[in-house]
Amino acid sequence: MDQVLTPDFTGKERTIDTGAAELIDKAHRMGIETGFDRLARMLPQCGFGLLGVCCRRCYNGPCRVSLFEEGPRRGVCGASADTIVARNFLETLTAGAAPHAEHAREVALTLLEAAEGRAPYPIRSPEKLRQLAAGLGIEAEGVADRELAAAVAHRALADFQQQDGVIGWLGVHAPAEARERWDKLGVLPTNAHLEIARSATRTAMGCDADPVNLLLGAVTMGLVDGYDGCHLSSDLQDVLFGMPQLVRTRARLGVLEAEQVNIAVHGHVPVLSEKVLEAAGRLKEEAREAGAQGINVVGVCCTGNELMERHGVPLASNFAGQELVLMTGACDAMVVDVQCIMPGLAEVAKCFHTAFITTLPYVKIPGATHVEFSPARADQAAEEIVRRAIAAYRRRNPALVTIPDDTVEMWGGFTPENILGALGKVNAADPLGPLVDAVAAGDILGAVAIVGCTGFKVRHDWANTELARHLLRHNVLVLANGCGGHSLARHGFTVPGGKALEYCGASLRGVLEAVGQANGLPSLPPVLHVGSCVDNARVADLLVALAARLGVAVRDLPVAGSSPEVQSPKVLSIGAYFLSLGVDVHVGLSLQTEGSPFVHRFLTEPAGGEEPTLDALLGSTLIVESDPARAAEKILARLRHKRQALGLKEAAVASA
Ligand code: SF4
Ligand code: MSK
Repeated sequence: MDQVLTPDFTGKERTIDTGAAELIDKAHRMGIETGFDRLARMLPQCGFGLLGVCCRRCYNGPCRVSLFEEGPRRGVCGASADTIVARNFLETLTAGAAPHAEHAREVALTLLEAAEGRAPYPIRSPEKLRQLAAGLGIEAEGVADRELAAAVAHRALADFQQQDGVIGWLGVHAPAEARERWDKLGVLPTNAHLEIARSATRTAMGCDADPVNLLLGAVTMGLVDGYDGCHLSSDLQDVLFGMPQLVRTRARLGVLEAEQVNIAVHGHVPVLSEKVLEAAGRLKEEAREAGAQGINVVGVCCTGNELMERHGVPLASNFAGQELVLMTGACDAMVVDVQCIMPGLAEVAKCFHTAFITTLPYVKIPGATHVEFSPARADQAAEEIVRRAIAAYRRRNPALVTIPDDTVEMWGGFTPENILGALGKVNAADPLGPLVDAVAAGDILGAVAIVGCTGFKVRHDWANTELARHLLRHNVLVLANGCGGHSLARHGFTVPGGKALEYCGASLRGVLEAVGQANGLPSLPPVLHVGSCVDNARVADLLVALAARLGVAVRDLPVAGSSPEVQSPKVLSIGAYFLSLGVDVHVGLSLQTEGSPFVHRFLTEPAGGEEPTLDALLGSTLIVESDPARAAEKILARLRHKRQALGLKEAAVASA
């Protein structure tokens, strides 16, 4: 505990999650600092940084250029604001694509080790394996699962090695029309590592200075993230851990249990968390011997989403609430893998009995206990982690326990396959037919995926839920994943027939009820929870299928993506993937590009002017808007614009 803070805000001002608010107030009472306090102490943040005009690429700097005549207009090397902003933007995107590509590569290596009998993971979805083999053109007839898995894993790893051609996973999933456009623009990636290294090179001191060329590099990073990050991870995880299923579970901080050993899994790559869950099942008796009723595994961030959609593990919190999981005083262990793990967790853990455990050799945090994890020793490492949690439970101080009496029902696990399955109950011969008809008739205006994070600059969960409300009211079909999915689940948007149905416009509600009732439910949930960040691949697959069914390009569809509470560069690199497909993307915070009006216009202006824009090149724009109501208006305007271009009839007006 570093310091005693004087709280100058209440929990309720910083989050709309009542349990989280309670724990922010508890942290203030105990003098424990969380991200909410650290942001307050950071303000005001540097104006040059916020505009993206600060450069520290070499030791002639740091340079910060000015928007005003009287200030320096170029860095010491002569770089203009356009160059500096475009370079910073591409560097940020590279920092987003790299962890997703590493995620995918680690899963590919795990699949290979499993196939060769060197790691204890079965092939849980042979069907998905064979489907991938077919997509890759690998002969599967008469080939045993393990042999085929090794062949698929080798092809995945080739996406990190080959020196010419185009990454194989793009060949599996990309629509031909988009691929042709990317080819003409010269942005097709050859290998994920090569492109990440090239991007780091082109943004280095004294390399690429052309803002348009740098921004085209951002499109390549988007394709790397989309295909060799999201799709590759999601595909191979399905093979190893099975296809997500529709699950009904619970969410919010109240999912921790006073009488159980609570283990929070946090991070992204389920190679670890799957094994922790298995070990927790095996070691229940040891927990009972320690006086607990059992072991309760709960999810944080995206590894939480992965376990939720495959096993129904409850969701405790998303990014901004991660420290609050520890503030319950009832978290016996938090075990982390990689990405979105705040170093501040170690400081909060110190104030309680919690075992804070890092597991990867390249993700270590001062103050954490390190239990080295690798696929080959997955079972031993997972058992050691669970035993550390049980040992910590014995040290738990009941006087410090505050578990908010607050959980909500949630449903998750939607995939293109089970969405088509549900639609098939309405029209077995043409499952996409009911959706296409509803869009064509204007009963559904379009679709928006609310993805990505929560952070500290936006009131926690507020913008994600507000935007969803506005879109649903205007009959927009809403999907969600990542920490946005957590937000919407925690506020009741993912329950069939739940209260959130009241937010929906009448025509959308009619469609949700008709499809839900054909499947024995009161309705489909108003928001379909599609899983983790890398499950954006599933959203893209759904759009590709819908475009194919309509006989149009993805860029023509009235669809968009949105990250109202963006915090991670990964949102940007995934966003670049959707932009490259021609899908508009909204973000709720400045992307620090305003320091170059040229770069900002390139990203955000519609086609039609004299300058090059994303819209002219790809058919998509970036919408930067912090107010959810105004953001909804801007997104709706783009959806209507795309409907009009398709010649679709006016959509039903909002009726709620
Ligand atoms: Fe300054 Fe140029 Fe060095 Fe950047 S690369 S710090 S603008 S001299
Ligand atoms: S965890 S990237 S805060 S979604 Fe995927 Fe959440 Fe954003 Fe991390």
